[in-house]
Order: sequence, then C-alpha cells, then structure tokens
Amino acid sequence: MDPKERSADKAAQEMIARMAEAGQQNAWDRLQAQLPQCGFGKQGVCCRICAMGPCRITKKATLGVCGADVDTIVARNFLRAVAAGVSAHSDHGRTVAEVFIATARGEAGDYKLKDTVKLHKLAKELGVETKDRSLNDIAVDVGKIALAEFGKSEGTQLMARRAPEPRQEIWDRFGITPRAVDREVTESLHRSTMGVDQDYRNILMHASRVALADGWGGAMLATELQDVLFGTPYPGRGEVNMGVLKKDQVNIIVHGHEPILSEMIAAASQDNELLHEAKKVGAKGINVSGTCCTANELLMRHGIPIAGNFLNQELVIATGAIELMAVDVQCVMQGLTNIAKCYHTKLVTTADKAKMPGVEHISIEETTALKTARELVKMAIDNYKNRGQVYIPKDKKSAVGGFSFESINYMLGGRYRASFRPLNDNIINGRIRGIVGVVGCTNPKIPQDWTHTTLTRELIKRDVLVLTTGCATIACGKQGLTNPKEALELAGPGLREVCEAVGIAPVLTCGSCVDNTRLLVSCSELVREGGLGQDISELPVAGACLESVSEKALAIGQYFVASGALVVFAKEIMPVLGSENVSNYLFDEVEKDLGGHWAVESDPVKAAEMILEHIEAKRDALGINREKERKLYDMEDRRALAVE
Ligand code: SF4
Ligand code: MSK
Repeated sequence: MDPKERSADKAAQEMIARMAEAGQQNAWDRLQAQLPQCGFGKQGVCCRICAMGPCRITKKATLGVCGADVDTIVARNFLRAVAAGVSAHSDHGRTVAEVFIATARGEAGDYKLKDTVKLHKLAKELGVETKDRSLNDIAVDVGKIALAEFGKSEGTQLMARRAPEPRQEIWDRFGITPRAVDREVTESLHRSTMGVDQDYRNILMHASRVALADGWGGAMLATELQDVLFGTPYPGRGEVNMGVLKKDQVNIIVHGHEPILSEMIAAASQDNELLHEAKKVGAKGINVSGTCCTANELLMRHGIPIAGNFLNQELVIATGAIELMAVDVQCVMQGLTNIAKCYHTKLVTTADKAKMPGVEHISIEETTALKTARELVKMAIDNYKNRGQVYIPKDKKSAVGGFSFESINYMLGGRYRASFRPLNDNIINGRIRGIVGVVGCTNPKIPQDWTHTTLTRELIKRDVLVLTTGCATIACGKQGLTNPKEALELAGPGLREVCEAVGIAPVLTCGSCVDNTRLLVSCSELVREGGLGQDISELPVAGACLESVSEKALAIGQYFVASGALVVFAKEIMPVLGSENVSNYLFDEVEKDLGGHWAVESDPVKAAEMILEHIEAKRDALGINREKERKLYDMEDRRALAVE
C-alpha cells in the first residue's frame, strides 16, 4: 500500500516506506493481516459475557442463549467500553493523587508543588482551611480529599459542582450525578453481567454516569493535581515530528501517559554529570522527546519536543536513533518489542501495572524517582555506542503549546482582569462562530492525521476556534496548525482578527487525554461569563474524534454528550451500529434527556459542515445570529483585548 494512503504525515510516510523495504512490520501491516475484521465485533453485536456464549446476533439468531436481544448486547458492550476508558483515566488520576500526597508529606523529595496559587484555589474549592497553615499541610488535605473521590462510599463527585447549575439539575433529575469513580465502574461491570440490566436506555444512562465520574471526577482531578505538582501550563514554543530527533545526541523517548516519570527524565537529562557522560561517549548532548500524551504533558509544561503521536511510536524506533524508550501506561503497542529487537533501542517498562514480556522493567517509585530517571538516562548513554545505521526524517514544525484554562483566561484578559469576556463577546458578535474540540487518537484504518487536520482546517476557515488534545493536537502540530504564523493564514477573517489581537493561534494545544477536562471547565466558564445561555447545551460548541482508537475516547465522548455537547465520531469506529434502538438513542433521543448527542460522519469536510450547522442552530437559538454590520478591529477594540 502507498505510504500516502497510510498517513498524511510526511515523516511517517518516509519511515513506513523504509520499514517496508526492510521487511519490518508496523500497525498498518498488522491491520492488513487482520482483514477482513469481524463484522459482529464492529457492530457491537457479539457477546461473550457468560459461558453460555459467545453469542452473535444475526437475522437467523436474533437472541443470545440467555434471551438477550441486540439492544441489550450493544448497550452492554458500549457501557463496558466506556467504563474501561474511565478506569484508565481515573487510575492515572489516582496515581497522581498518591504522588501528590507523598510530595506534600515530604516523602517524595524529588517532586515539588510548583503552582501554589492553584493549590490555594483548589483548597478553597474543596473546603480546605488555608489560614495560618503551611503549603504542605494544605496540600496533604487537598490530596486526601482528591484521593477519596476515587473510592468514597458516600456522596457525589465534588468537581461536578463546577458545571453550570442547570446542568447539575439535569444530572440530578436523571439520577446520574456521578458518585465515586470506583463505584461507577464497579456498577457498570455489575449491570452488564449476564442477567442484570436489560433495558438499553437504563444501561446507556449509566454509561453517562460512569463517564461523568471521569470527566468531572477522575480525569479532572488528574489535570488539576498535575498542574499543582508540575506547574500549570502557559504558552511556550516547541517542535513536533520525527525531525526533532538528533543524529549526534543520545535520544530518549518517553511514551505513555503519566508525567510522573517523564518529568524526572526531563530533569535528569539536564544533569551536568550525565551530560558529561554523554560527551564522553561521543554524543553532543541528551535529547528527550515524547510520543502520545506523555509528549503532550511535556510540551505543555516545558516545551520539550514531540516526536509523534500514537501511530508514530514504532516508526521512531525504526529511525535507529533511539537509545532508550521508557514507557508507562496506556497506548503502548506490544509491537514495540519486535521493532526494538531490530535496533539497538532499549525498551523499558516503568509502571508495575504495565509490563511487557521480554522487556526490562525498572519500577518508578515516588521516593526514588529522580534516581531511577538518572539510571535510565545513563542506560541510554551507555547504549549510544551500539547504534547502527540511522535515518531521521527531516520533517518537523514549530508549535505553541500550553493552553490551559488559566492561560487562555490570562491571554484573553490579562493578569489583573483575567476573563473569558472577550471570547464570549467575540462569539456573540459573530467574529468567532463557535468552539470545537478536535481530540483523540490516530487509527490505522484512517490515513494518519488526515481527518484531524482536514477537519481543523475546515473549521478555522469558517471562523471556528479549535481546541485540541491528545494525538489530534500532535497531528495538528505536525502540519503547522498550532503555530500562529502558519495557522492564521488559514483562518477566516473574524477568527483571524481576534487571534491576532490576542496573540494566539486559531488552534490551541490544550494537552493530553485527561486534559479534555480543561475543555469542560472552559465550557462552564463560557456559561458563567454570560450572554451564551445558562447551560453547556446552549453553547455553540462541539467535539470531534474521527480517528479514535481507545476505549478512553468513548468515555470522553460520552462525558461530553452527558455534559450537553454534540460529539462526532467516524462511522466505522462507533461500535453501536448493530442496534437501531441504541443508535437512535445515542444519535438523537439522548438530546431530549441530556442536551447533547453523538453523530457519525467519516468524511472530515462533511463533519465540518455538520458541526457548523449545529453551531449556527445554537447561535440562532441564543438569538445572537442577528445581521450586523461587519466592523474591523479598531484601536479601542485592540486596547480592550491587550494582555497586561
Ligand atoms: Fe450469550 Fe447472554 Fe451469555 Fe451474552 S450473556 S454470552 S448473550 S448467553
Ligand atoms: S495517547 S488515547 S492514542 S489520544 Fe492519549 Fe493518543 Fe488516543 Fe492514546
């Protein structure tokens, strides 16, 4: 297959061609070997929950052995997938909470609480006394409350109070205000075992509840605590794509999701002693870069370069330039073990819950994290001499990362009057039509990065501000879309005026998978600021994930739907189409209940049109689509937006 049909990323195309020449396998080849994939699985109509099965629903056999119909089976599979996604994000959040508490207690000496302003805000929000108390004491209490959110036996998620009040009322009315994360995940598994919940609407309502426990619970806490621990991101420059690898330096890739290890590796790579060691083996320095969401975490906070997204993970090793790849949890392909064997690359697992056969495991503990990170860097240095042939594609783009809720607020209004007001005003006056989150993975079934970047271009052209996270933000970065200079050329006139006045790109890098919660907080703030309705469901906003891979993407999609937003997925990766009733509910009827809904569209241009139609309908309903004389920004407008 032509590499161009596999990826829109030029560096990836080069590496795919080189791997084919060398007879090496990657995810695209393994997909070919799997074809045709199981139609039952794709439609969500296969059940293997009990030992009377597995059962597959066909025209001939319309019921499982237990009598379960297609609606029950599809809804149960969907609920289980959402719950699995929630568990991944939230277990990430729990790990962060544990390191946070250990840091505050002084038991994790290598970590420091970096954003104490945010710590105070969080303490106030969670009801922690701050007067006359040390930062560490405050942080211990904040950490304990956060940790309890995962497993408390009573009460609902505290972060859910950040949602607009009418939204909270809707959740209460339908009985889906999320309780402890563990409880919602456990109940999801219970409800979906054989012979329990058999009403597809009831099952799908719980899919909302468990997803909300993630979006307004586990994942939101992960982001908040990481910000206090590692620093709230503010805009800074970085570079994206495989061209960031350095031929004459020791290259280390950090891959996965949790910044607990990667923060320490980044710190160790600056260590003078280790730099000296690197020079001794003939390298000019130590170059740390990331793949997947770990990369996003590091770009957001430190401007550390990104080597690629999900489908790049095997390709970067095939450059022959990687001395060591340290992985933690989530989105780490087992295929890495085979490609690493073809090169000198040392693959190391670091999370006790995510080991790989035949791969060295070096456990990261919060008490000795920097020491372990230094050991890993030293391993990489020692491995430099074992390099064979190296080929690094040149492609890379400069990008701006670091758009947290706080930094967007600051960019818009300045330090002393930080506010979303200018954004609301520009949505109301129509310069910006709406806001769309373009998020999620890269899937070998779809040319890598193509839908994310095409959709993003189509949206900004039509004056829609795009916020991106996960592998989609890396896709946009690779094509220069998160670089203000390049992207502003592609933006519509209204969006461009606003972005130029504020000094931002029309596509904002907002972080990793868990950082989708930054978008939820931003939606709440748009409502709170006023002029755009009383609830998230009234906002001219949407989300899109056209290349999704992970169950986490379904969890994210479901918490956006349950928060009142439209979410668009590609048709071929939405595993509910085998049930007309479940599809109708998720694509349409759920809107009457919760204000948001799913939609499927695989063509990114058509998806943009669908989203625009939705945005304009929301604008009409808000009464902000009145014809107005177009007015270009004058000095007064610019002064009003100027950053302090
Ligand atoms: Fe088959 Fe029912 Fe068992 Fe599922 S739960 S495998 S449909 S018998
Ligand atoms: S890493 S979940 S492939 S975005 Fe977060 Fe990328 Fe999707 Fe993994």
